[in-house]
Amino acid sequence: MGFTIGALCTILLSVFIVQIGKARELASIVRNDPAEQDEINKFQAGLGMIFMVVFLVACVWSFYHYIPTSLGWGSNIAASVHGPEIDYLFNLTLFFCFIVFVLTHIALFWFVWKFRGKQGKVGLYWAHNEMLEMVWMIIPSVVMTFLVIGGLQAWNNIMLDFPEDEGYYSVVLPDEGNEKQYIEIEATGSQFEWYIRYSGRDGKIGTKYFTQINDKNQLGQTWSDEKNMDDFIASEIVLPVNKQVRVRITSRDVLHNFYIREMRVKMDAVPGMPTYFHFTPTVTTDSMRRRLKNVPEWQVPHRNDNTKQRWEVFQYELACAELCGKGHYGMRKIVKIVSEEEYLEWLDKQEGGSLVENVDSTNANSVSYSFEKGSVKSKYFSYFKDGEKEFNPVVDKIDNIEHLVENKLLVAMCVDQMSTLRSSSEEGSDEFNTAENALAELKPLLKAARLYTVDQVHDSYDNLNKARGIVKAAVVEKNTVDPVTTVPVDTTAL
Ligand SMILES: [Cu+2]
Repeated sequence: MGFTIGALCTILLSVFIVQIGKARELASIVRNDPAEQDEINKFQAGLGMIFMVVFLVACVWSFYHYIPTSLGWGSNIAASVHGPEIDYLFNLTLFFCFIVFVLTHIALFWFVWKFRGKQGKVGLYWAHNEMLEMVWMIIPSVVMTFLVIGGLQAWNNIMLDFPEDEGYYSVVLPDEGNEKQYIEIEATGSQFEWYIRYSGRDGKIGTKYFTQINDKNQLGQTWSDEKNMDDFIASEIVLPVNKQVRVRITSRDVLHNFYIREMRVKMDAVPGMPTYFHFTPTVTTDSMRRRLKNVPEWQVPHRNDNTKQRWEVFQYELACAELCGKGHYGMRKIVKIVSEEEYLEWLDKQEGGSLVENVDSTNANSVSYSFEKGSVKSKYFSYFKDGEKEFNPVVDKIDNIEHLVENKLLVAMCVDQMSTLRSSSEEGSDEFNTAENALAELKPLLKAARLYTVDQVHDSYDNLNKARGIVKAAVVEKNTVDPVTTVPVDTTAL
């Protein structure tokens, strides 16, 4: 309301000033008074100068006012490795544009003032001035060259795909410091939804073909391709921090655009032609929330849940940045950047499966566990298990996936047992130290169990036996806990 009234007043005042000026001009023409004409010219040029000052001050103010929402400033610094490069170029361009903007506006109004109409003063006719022309051609050329070359270099750094012949390959979780490994996910735009596909344990995304698309197969995965076996479609994007990610971007219908603002990731999704974007997230969702906690704009109640402040419920978001139809605004997915451990736990949930405890009623010492497949989320898996026999050659591999999941759950149980032992014993006591040492040995085994692929199923059994050995040794070594009641070691399997 205040703004509308202010704008109306400004417009009325401007109309008023213009009308007065016109009236004075007409009067001076009628009176044929050259001195008065000079006065009018001076008055109008003076108004121009005032306008220039007000306008430039308003520009600087609006720039200052909107800094908190501008990319690359304050809390809006990029959350990916390549992001600062983009921000730097934006700011560099802004810097040069700002200088040119201010100088040209000062020149414009200054010339109006300096060369306003005066009695007896004749304009100078200047055919051309080589010096001046050189100046206004060379300076912009040099600046533009820097901006364009800088932009081109940044573009090449950011957009260049991983070179295939240099040994880059995708895995579930890249090793620390291994530059050649990356996580590959696939984003398929569709009116009006994103399908996010993960590679599963093999780290490889299976092939798909549009004629295969049906109700049960939204992406058209080709089931004769083994790489599809462990692929799963996730309801959100979860990625570990500081690991390279390559997104394969496709579309099922029209043009969409894969856009994660804070990561400075933006790429068209084109039907029939995959595009790629690789980036490395550097700030977890939690760290980003802590960063936003100190920003006044984020210290206000959230509009959908006023018991929480905006920063507390911050989420990164994948949006569609291509106006693709009337449901375009709804094409969003939450993006979570988490620690490596949280990522592996999330993968566990996607893989599903659970263990059921079977207690032998005749022998309390004997506890065994059976594996419930649960929801191993591969469509391939369920498709095949539904009785489709034409894929017989890979039946072993399907079974292997089940074994891998089962073994992983058993190793995870060993970790749980030792965690329980540790938390139930006094810090510094023998049991505590035993549990602590056992956990230190078990954790790498659990990580390995989470990452084995179908071809490594035998390693996975060795790994499980090692884990069981560690638990058994810990329990026997310090026989201070009752192995039956507190630590249900799977004695039948040992
Ligand atoms: Cu879209």
